[in-house]
Amino acid sequence: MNDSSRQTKFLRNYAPPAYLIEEVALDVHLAPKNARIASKLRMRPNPKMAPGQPLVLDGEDLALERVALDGKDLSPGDYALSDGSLTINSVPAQPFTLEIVTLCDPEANTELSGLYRSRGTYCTQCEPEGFRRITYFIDRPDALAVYTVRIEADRATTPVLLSNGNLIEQGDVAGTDRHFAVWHDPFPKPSYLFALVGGDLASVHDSFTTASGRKVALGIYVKPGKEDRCGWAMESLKRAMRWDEERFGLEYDLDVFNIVAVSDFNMGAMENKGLNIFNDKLVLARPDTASDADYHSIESVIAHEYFHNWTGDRVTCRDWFQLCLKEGLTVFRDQEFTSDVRTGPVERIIDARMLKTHQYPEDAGPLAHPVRPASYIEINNFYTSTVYEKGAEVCRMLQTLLGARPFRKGLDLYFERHDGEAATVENFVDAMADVSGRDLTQFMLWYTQSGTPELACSLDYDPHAKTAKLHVSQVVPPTPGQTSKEPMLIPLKVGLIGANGDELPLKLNGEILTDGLLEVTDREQVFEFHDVPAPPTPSLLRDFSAPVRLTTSLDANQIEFLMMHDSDPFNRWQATQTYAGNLLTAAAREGDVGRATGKEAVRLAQALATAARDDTLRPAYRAETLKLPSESDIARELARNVDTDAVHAAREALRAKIGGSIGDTLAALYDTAGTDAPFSPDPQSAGLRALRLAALDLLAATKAPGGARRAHYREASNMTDAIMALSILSQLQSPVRDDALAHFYARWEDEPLVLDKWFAVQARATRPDSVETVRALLTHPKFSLKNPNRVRALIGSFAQANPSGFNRADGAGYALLAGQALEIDRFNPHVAARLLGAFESWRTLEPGRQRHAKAALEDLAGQSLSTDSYEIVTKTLG
Ligand code: 0A1
Ligand code: ZN
Repeated sequence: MNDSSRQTKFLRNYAPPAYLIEEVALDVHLAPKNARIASKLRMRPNPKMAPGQPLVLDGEDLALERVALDGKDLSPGDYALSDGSLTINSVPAQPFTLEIVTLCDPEANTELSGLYRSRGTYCTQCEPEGFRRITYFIDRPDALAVYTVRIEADRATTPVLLSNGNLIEQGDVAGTDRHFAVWHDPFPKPSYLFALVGGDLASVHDSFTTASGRKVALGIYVKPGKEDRCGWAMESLKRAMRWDEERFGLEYDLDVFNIVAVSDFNMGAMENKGLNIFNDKLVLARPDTASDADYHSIESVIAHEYFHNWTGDRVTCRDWFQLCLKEGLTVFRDQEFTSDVRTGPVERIIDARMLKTHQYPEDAGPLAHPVRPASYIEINNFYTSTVYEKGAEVCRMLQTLLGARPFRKGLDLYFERHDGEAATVENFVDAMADVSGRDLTQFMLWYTQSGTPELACSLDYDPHAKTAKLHVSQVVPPTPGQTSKEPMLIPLKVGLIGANGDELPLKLNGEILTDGLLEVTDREQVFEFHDVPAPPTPSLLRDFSAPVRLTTSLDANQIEFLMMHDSDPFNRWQATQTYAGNLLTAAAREGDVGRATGKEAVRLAQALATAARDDTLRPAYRAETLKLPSESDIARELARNVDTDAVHAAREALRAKIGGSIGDTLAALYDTAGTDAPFSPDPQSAGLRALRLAALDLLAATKAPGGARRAHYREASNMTDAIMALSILSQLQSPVRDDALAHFYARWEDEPLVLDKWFAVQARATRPDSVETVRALLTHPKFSLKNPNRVRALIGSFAQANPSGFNRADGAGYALLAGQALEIDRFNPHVAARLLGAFESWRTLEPGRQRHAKAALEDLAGQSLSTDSYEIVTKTLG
């Protein structure tokens, strides 16, 4: 560990690179233990910077064989090598050529960053700073160059050779058993978008003709034998390509678009230009191996990576502080895509739920940071829900405030101005300001202020004046490093609903507000609506128009009214959640499950039954309505002194009460909805399955005959039904559980992605012995700390999706996570640091649990940690 890597980097210190790289020619000789990389760089001093500076190249874990300047070998006295860099003190003031030859060891690369070998396949991961583990380079996103890459490898073991761009040459290396391929990418790109793959891979091919007539060859490369699982990914890709043309006028720009699926990958997928590399979990699907949730993720991540071709690759980021520029915008684009190809309101619910579950706790905890962070120690730690999901909400708010057409124009202008460049958040917002003529200075606070704004609303009705005054106040809570905040520009979509459920016209300042959009700009503000004939019920924050915490003065009757009458589908769903959430938080706070099972619970159950039976609503939407707030939702609402056992007990009691109260409706839904149709992954069929399974989930809670026993694991004809049944059964203490798990294991033990589900289901099961179950599984012969998917399936699911197990009162869950993360940290810091994120809400717990969590964190802080984990642990301790 070198100390310089632990230094904090600041956005305010940004300076352009002193040298520019115009062209890169790489010659890569693949070999398992000593890959040899010869790089030839055409460089020149950056005319915008002071001349005569030393040339500093980044490099890590490399063995340097040769450096030559303009054809002349340099001797060790001409340069300095340190842990992280190669410095050449004197280079010409004119364009020059630098040649570097290095060796690296792909098989020893357990960090999975740079060039590594995953089960016989060579692949690369260069975002954010992996290229420096392949060769010495100016490894930063504002150093754009055109790449030509020659790859050479053993023909028999490595028949497929891929890189970015178009294939321009291939052949055998005469007199050897090796072959080569040469790829050229005409688009200048930063090093983080470089990729290379070599392996014995099978492939599936298709083609796509762009709106302007370019025929693009599409390929998906997988391990031989998995070709039959690529269909959904390929269909999703073609849908995404067409959608981006229709919605944003963005066409694909190369003749080839390849996707490679690998089994060992730190994240979900990577948008390398023309050569996306994917975690195979997000490519491979067949009805018997993948659930509807898997099909959904594959569709959205395939789209996400493809959309990066414009938002990320054609226009990239100036520096890593600008990460949200590509990620927030691309998540927004993939959300819009999914919303268009599936059920819009359901997708909005899914996205809002995801934000609240993952981002709100981040924003409320010790790791809070702005959408555009101002500093970091390790950039790998900033691929966060704040940068991605809150970043997407910020783009959505711009679209809401400007309108869809101006937003599209703003995006067009952004591409026109910055195509081929490395841009900043300011560049993006300036384009939006310029097309709309709006001053977006206050809006910029969404990028710079961390913390979730709290919006309090109350409505006063004056029966004489027939006015309704909406009082709005906003507070942005203090977060680490930011004690006082400015008020934000918050788009607040509202409606007023009359007693019979009709929408009332919104008359404000003599005009009718057709889109219901209010702009909150001050700490305190009043909006006065005129000609309101009778006391209305306000529907606030429609369509979740801003990522804020809303509190209202609505009572239970008004919330119930919204559950029945709100014409905004998001808010109608939200009303159910709020109603249930209020019962659950009261019960959990007081440790009294009776608070969640009284008269109000029965009323909630009736409302849920009405919605669940309502054929005018899409099944997927009805399914969302039947899902109660999660345990982490309840904990988040409680915000302090959380007892996770009380939270679990409250939720179980309410589920059981609902299951018991409306059992007939639920059973009817479970027994009939869509059971006769053959399996198809399309959104409508998936919606019907989701409705059945949401009904089953509530029925199973009753513990009565017909409850859990309805989970017919063995009769399931697809993975969605099978895994749902298995997860219900896995909660039980009975031989039925053991049988089902044994059966699943026997069937799928040789299918890693399916076996991951077997590990995950057990890790999530909320049984008193879940810590012991997970510990036992850690020693299972099929468990490996080296495979990130397996680690996330077992340890990640336990820490993130089993709140009562992870937060067990004796601290055993914390000890388990800390111990495993420490072990993983020694060879894959990125995965370890992400696991440790599970400690982020420790200060919201009751004192006993806090003590145990703190002890685990302090113990970690005393160990020798990677920079990644060091940053998470020290900041979490605060
Ligand atoms: N840019 C990718 C995410 C990604 C980030 C880092 C990685 O390796 C450390 C891999 C992928 C995306 O947004 O999809
Ligand atoms: Zn992305």
